[in-house]
Amino acid sequence: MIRNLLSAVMVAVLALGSADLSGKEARPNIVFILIDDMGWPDLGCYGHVFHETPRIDQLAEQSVRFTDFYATPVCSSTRATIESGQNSARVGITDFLPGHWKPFARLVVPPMPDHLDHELTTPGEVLGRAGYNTAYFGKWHLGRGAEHSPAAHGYETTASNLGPEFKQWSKGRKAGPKDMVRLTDQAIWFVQQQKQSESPFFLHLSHRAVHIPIQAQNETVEKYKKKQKPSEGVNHPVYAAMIEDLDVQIGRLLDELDRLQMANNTVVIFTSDNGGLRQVYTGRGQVVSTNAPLRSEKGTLYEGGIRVPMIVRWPGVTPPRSVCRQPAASWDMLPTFCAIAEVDPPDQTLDGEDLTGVFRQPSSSLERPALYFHYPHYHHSRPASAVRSGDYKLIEWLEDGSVELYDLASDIGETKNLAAAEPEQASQLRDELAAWRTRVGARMPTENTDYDEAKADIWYNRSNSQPLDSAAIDSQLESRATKPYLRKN
Ligand SMILES: [Ca+2]
Repeated sequence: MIRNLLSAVMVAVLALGSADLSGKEARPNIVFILIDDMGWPDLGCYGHVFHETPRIDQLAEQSVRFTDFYATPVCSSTRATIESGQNSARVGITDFLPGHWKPFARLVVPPMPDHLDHELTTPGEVLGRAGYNTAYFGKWHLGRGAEHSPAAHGYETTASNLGPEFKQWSKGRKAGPKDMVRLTDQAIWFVQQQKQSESPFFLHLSHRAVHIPIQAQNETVEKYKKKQKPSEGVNHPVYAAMIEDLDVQIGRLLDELDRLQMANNTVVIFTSDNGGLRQVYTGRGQVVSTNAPLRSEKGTLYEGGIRVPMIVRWPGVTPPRSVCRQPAASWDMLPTFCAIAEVDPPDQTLDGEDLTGVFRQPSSSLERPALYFHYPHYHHSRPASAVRSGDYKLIEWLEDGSVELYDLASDIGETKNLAAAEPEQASQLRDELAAWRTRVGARMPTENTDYDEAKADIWYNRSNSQPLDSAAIDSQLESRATKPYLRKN
């Protein structure tokens, strides 16, 4: 009897489809917040003892927090993975656009497209077609000009079409350091407009913080200048202040979801596009942060370059205060967005996997045996590929084919290279990495006939083919980084 009743209820629920009793769609809204260059340990909830991030920490308390979430080493390549569901090696955008240039280095790095391929279906397109109202605010970095903008890739609402009402509403408000107040205003305005809509929404909010030049509100900087520094770490007052300023803005958006009574039906996803930057790529100038206990920084395939924060709050689905230790990556976002929105993924090769299973049950496993990375560029290190398989991580340096093998379970800081001690493991992973590169058509660097050992490390300016003035770049960044936010509007 009870079973029959349950069946009848199930049938009724299925018949209702995705509409609830009020007639408004029950499919959840999605707010995807992408931070620029935030390091894995930068937040209180990831263990930072100097930075204060009470709002993001509170979000993490209500969420599943990933310990082993990965991006690519830089901006454009991670954004390409998010917009395509494909590994950056398959998309072909493996560096930031347009990339740095070392014309006399040992290898010539492979060419890249200068924009995201329009044949690829983005989250904006697939969710838009499925009835979602879509918006994109902030940094894009996947091609210049209107023809390659978020709007050209299916995002319906962008900063350029918010209309005169938004201008009026936000009149007189300052943009804030790194535009973080203005971007939050755009997001809040968009969310407010959605209150009247019958459709769910997908909001991609892509902050410009905490990328250099570091910038924060004067009063926040003063607070961190006075704050007692821990005995270890970098603990830069302006960087710390920028992170707290950002935390306040994240809090404003979360408060608005609460105020509009939308939080219960909104999935909030918070992550970063690559690891933290310690120091500008010229390797000089001030050190602004550290990724300790992880090794190295943005622009490398060490953990400090690719492991990032990832927090997901889906009320009623993600268990509060839970931790997921499954390795997952930015190319999982597109299939995951599709699963949340109950829509079929687009008809294109997907390297990503739907993460909603681990959202529901953070201790469950994903199907994929390994995660692969391809960064055939000079930046904060040399061209390389890498694979994370179980607790093992292998990095292959493409200049000479040498490898490093680490056991991340016992050595998260990648301090003990096991390649010589475990040659079979190293050789197997190296073979798997090579086979993967072939499968996805990864573009490889080639021998440089202009290789000149004496000039190999000199960066050149692409626009005038002259060596970059590293000292001038350092001093300009340093003067901006030590000057707190002063802009009046
Ligand atoms: Ca970035």
